[in-house]
Amino acid sequence: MVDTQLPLWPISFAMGTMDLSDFTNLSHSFDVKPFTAVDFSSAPTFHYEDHTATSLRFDETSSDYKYDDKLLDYQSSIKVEPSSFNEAPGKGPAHSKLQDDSSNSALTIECRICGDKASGFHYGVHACEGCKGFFRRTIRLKLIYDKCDLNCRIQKKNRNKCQYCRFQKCLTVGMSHNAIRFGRMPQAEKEKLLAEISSDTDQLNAVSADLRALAKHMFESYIKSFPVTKAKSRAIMAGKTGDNSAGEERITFKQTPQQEQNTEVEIRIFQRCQFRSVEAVREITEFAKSIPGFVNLDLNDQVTLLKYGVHEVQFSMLASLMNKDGVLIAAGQGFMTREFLKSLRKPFCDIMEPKFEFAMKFNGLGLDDSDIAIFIAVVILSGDRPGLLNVKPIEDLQDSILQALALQLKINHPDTPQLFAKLLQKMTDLRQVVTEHVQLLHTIRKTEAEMSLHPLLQEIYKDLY
Ligand code: RO0
Repeated sequence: MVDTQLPLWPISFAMGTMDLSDFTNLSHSFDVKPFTAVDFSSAPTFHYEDHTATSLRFDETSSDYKYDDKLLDYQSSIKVEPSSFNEAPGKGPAHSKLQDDSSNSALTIECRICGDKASGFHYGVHACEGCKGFFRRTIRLKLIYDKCDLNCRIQKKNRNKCQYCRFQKCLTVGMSHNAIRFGRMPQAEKEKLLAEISSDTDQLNAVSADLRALAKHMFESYIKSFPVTKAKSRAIMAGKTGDNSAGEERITFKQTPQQEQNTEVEIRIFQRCQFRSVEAVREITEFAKSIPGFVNLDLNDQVTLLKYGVHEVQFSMLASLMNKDGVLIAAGQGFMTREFLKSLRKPFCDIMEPKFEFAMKFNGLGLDDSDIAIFIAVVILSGDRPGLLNVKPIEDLQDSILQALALQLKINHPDTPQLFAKLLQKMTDLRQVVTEHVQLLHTIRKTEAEMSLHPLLQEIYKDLY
């Protein structure tokens, strides 16, 4: 079901003509104060007068979308283990739950397999009722599970997901067959065991196994495409807020040329966001190409989906960098406060507030990176974008991803009923945020004559809404 041999996407965003290393360097030319309003006094501005051939066009001569090596460098700096989607780095809520559980575990004995409360000493080890029964059924019925070499970590909440690794874990912690009576099993007992199995594997039937594989695939390409994850952002924010004494420290980067220092703060921030936005478009494009079936869609439709989708995706992901007080910038090296952004002159002060408001509602859902990965795939595959030529295959693709999302949310958030419905409602808010953003940008382009808009963004905004 998941095609790993995805063809290269023969569309160029005309990025070959742009030197994005400028932007990468830019992030090092700031004085970044961790968790304070960033001092933009040394930020340069940019001009795009020289760009002529700048369209979201097909480029038959360019066979691939070129990524610079910097992107790959970033990835290696993030600690991720995409070996198992259960082990998502973006499991903030799950981790804290786990910690809460273990904090009062001084009195209880943990199941050696999954960490749940052990009910006793079973087959040679302390185990919970669930793992005891699982081991017993496996041995008694001589069950053989689909091989998995991901060495999945078995936890209470995910212990039913990978039976192969769960059984391996039983064996590694020393559960022993010898303790089991191998004699003839009464028919009634056998039936009872078989019934238990079918309820065990209910959620693991063939269809949902496919949907789980799709979810896992989307999460893996998310990790590959986006150097900054929610898990990473949350870790940075948690670390920094807990230790404000480090707030005095200044990370100093190389100086900016003199002639660029007298540009207004608002304009510099704006330009900087633009550059990050262009980089994000590249990342989102790479991610979109990894959605099974995306590259087989009509090329014009691929472009349309990206043109309309990239901003919705960006603002969904911007929420990961935000809390109620501000937003992480420069890949987490700095923090810009909400108050500071509100203090900018008109119309710039109005840009961020709607994004914060959306982010607070969106973050309230408590999604992690493995959920967000599927959500943004759903957003990209919207069959109602203006100008689509062939809607049916897009809707079909979105349909299977929606199913994967529904199952993912059920498994990953078993205690949040209707999370799927709540998340889909956020797509409406998201469109509103983008519409407002585009209108504001319209105003800015009229009032700020000297400001340049990146050609790739120009192309996206052109005839958008
Ligand atoms: C941003 C922004 C705005 C504001 C991006 C990034 C609004 N738009 C930011 C786009 C790009 C910001 C804005 O902080 N970003 O910091 C635009 C605000 C103030 C979105 C790309 C990071 C302005 C003020 C998230 C990365 C402005 O002018 C995206 O002018 C245009 C992202 C004063 C990912 C985040 C992946 O993208 C996390 C993970 C793939």
